[in-house]
Amino acid sequence: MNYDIPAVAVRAMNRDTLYQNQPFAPGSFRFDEPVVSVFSDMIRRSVPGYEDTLRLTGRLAARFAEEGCAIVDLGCSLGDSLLACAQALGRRPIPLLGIDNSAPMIAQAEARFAELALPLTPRFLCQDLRTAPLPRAALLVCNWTLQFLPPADRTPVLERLFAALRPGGALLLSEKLCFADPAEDALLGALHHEFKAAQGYSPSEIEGKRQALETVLVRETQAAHEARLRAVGFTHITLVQQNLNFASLLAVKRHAA
Ligand code: GEK
Repeated sequence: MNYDIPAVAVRAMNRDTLYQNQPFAPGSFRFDEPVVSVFSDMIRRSVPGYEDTLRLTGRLAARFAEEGCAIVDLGCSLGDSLLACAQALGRRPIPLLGIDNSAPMIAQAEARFAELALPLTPRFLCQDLRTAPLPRAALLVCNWTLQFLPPADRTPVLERLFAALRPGGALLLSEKLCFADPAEDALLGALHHEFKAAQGYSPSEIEGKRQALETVLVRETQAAHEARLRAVGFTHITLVQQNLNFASLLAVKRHAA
């Protein structure tokens, strides 16, 4: 996919070597200072098609933006998606809001946008997205974040997101999927492993990270995500991108008939 918006500016990236040396306990992964310091490199070498998702997010911002309504990125990390939105929107006066409960992520995101000094600068909120106040929104972006919430918390979150969206607005939900068929799940897992190996991660680094993420990142099937989106009120749900086991669903809140 290639869109005619400028490539998303990437800050000087520290190489992710976190899993090279230390043994990591199962379930120990956190978005703490060491992870944040290598995050740009980590996510690009771990999520196939990451940059394509950013470009898609920018295109959706340009399409769904509506004066008086915000664009909100839930689990915004360093603000890559918001940067794609700001670039796509240029000088349109659209409020951009990034929410993340990792203080070091938010600190770096704020510093980065201060440096960039774009016409549109997002506001950042260091808060749990389960309770953060949400403005009326035209586009909600939730890229690779819902998967970090306990499954029982996901429906209440999506209910809040649906309520915050204006009719005609949309939610972009990107998630690492699992597959009901064990052979398909194993195949996609192996292909993702190969993707990470091709990015320069060693087998022990890949295994260390996998263990650290155990019980922290809980995957669900595409069908489970779609069922939840329908249950909270979305009627039009489309798979807009998939790279191996990483997929983006676009759920539109239709105007009442
Ligand atoms: C990107 N979307 O670059 N409340 C708020 N934030 C949370 C919560 C929570 N309960 N749980 C996790 N996070 C980004 C990438 S990363 C995905 C998103 C990944 C935050 C967490 O601090 C982290 O910044 C983000 O969600 C998930 O496109 O690393 O695989």
